[in-house]
Amino acid sequence: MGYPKDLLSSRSIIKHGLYALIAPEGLVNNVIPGFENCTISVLGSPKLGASFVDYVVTMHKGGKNSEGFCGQENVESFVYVLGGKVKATAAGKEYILEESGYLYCPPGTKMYLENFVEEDSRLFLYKQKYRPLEGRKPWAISGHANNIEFRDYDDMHNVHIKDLLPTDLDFDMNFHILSFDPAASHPFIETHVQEHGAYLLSGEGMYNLDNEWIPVKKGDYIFMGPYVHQAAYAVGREPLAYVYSKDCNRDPEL
Ligand code: UGY
Ligand code: MN
Repeated sequence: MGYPKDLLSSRSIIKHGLYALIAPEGLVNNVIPGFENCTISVLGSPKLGASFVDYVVTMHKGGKNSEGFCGQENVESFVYVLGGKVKATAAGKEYILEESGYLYCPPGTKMYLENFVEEDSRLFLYKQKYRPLEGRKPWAISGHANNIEFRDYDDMHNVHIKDLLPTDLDFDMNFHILSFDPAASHPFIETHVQEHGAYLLSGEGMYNLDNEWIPVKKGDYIFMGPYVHQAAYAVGREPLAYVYSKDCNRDPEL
């Protein structure tokens, strides 16, 4: 780092409770107890207005969380591997996760993570309070997104979506990957009660947030609060793709 090379400026935009675009160049490191040999930045959090916490984690050589992440009776967690290879353990079961690999841990289950390679591994990590539903209980789920087929999104052949978790009522949220071919866009500007935390996996685009068009690209993080206007056009030569959380299957509380 060292002295600045130019006037200080930032692409990040923070509108508490509404939306945030967090560009990677402004991130600082946060110490999170339990993580060793890891560089962690908190992205979305309740302090921003999100009802969940998202983190981006770089696990260096020997990096791990041997105390276990979450595990409280009312907290669920999810990890998505952005690069590298990790060993994740939940309820005594081991999962080797490479790029696009993921693991969901239901409430009451700790997630243990360990870098499985000499090089750095990078993770998108999430936790949220689970909203119970009588007679229903979510279970641990693991897979690799690259092994899941895309389907057309809203009858458009140039926009593709996949779900990473089951759509059963047992789950109060899901993770999806949405991918726009260059020049594709949402069919309309969405306004909905659900929140999103989105990590941009590839490409470039113009994202409408609260009716402002904002340039975004791979490595950016977007928090979308309840009801905020949201839609994107993909620009450039690569698909604009992001992995994102969305709450579901519950009646809003009064
Ligand atoms: O699932 C969604 O609500 C998604 N289409 N939102 C978004 O991409 N901003
Ligand atoms: Mn949406």
